[in-house]
Amino acid sequence: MQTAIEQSLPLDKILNEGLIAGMEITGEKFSKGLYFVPEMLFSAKAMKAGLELLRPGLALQQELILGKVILGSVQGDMHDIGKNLVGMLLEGAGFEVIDLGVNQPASNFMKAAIDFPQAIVGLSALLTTTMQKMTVVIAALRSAGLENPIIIGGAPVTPAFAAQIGADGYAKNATEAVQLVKSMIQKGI
Ligand code: B12
Repeated sequence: MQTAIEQSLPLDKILNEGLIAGMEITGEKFSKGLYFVPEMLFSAKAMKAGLELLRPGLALQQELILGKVILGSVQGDMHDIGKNLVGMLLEGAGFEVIDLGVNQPASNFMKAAIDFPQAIVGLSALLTTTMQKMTVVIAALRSAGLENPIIIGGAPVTPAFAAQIGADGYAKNATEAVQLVKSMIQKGI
């Protein structure tokens, strides 16, 4: 990793062809029963350490704050690598990120949405079980009259699911998440 950075390889190449590609292999091996949770944890630790090395380059200091984004992994979900990557790229693009962390109940998203009424709320889920909690968060915010735009993402999430549960946006990766947030701000959504 450090060598790749020192050799000035493009950061998106290191990220996509190195870190993310490696993580996909871990996921495939886990599905086939060749890896178990400890191996996923090792991969996650390696990925997190790698992302920290990339962080300074990804999050180039921006003076301008274009808007605020509240991010969190929904209740029951401990996965945070993808969410963190979305947060880093958003920060790099000039957004302020309020990161609630993992395993966040709807009530915590509500508190943050009340504190930051202009912020976009981003929900992350990596499990087919926890993605159902996104519905709960959206219902809680809307029934409380909170109008923050809501975007969702995570490996099992699809555009169709996003539309079905009434999310305002979906992005399949961190780069698209930045484009989505920018276009929502421009359109005043
Ligand atoms: C690392 C990992 C773990 C680590 C997580 C560590 C951490 N701190 O995150 C640990 C070991 C803790 C873990 C645990 C479990 N895991 Co796991 N895990 C993975 C693995 C290998 C990689 C996930 C990852 O980080 N990917 C890399 C990032 C960059 O990609 P990403 O998360 O998809 O994020 C991108 C997009 O989705 C999007 N995105 C993400 N969030 C958001 C949010 C918004 C708002 C937007 C717009 C976009 C967006 O942008 C991101 C960046 O580009 C995946 C397999 C895989 N290939 O996905 C399995 C996987 C997700 N895990 C799985 C399972 C089953 C589990 C466990 C249940 C295992 C167990 N028996 O205990 C537990 C559940 C724990 C829990 N309650 O959450 C399954 C899920 C199956 C399913 N469909 O439900 C997978 C798919 C493995 C598999 N092939 O079976 N896991």
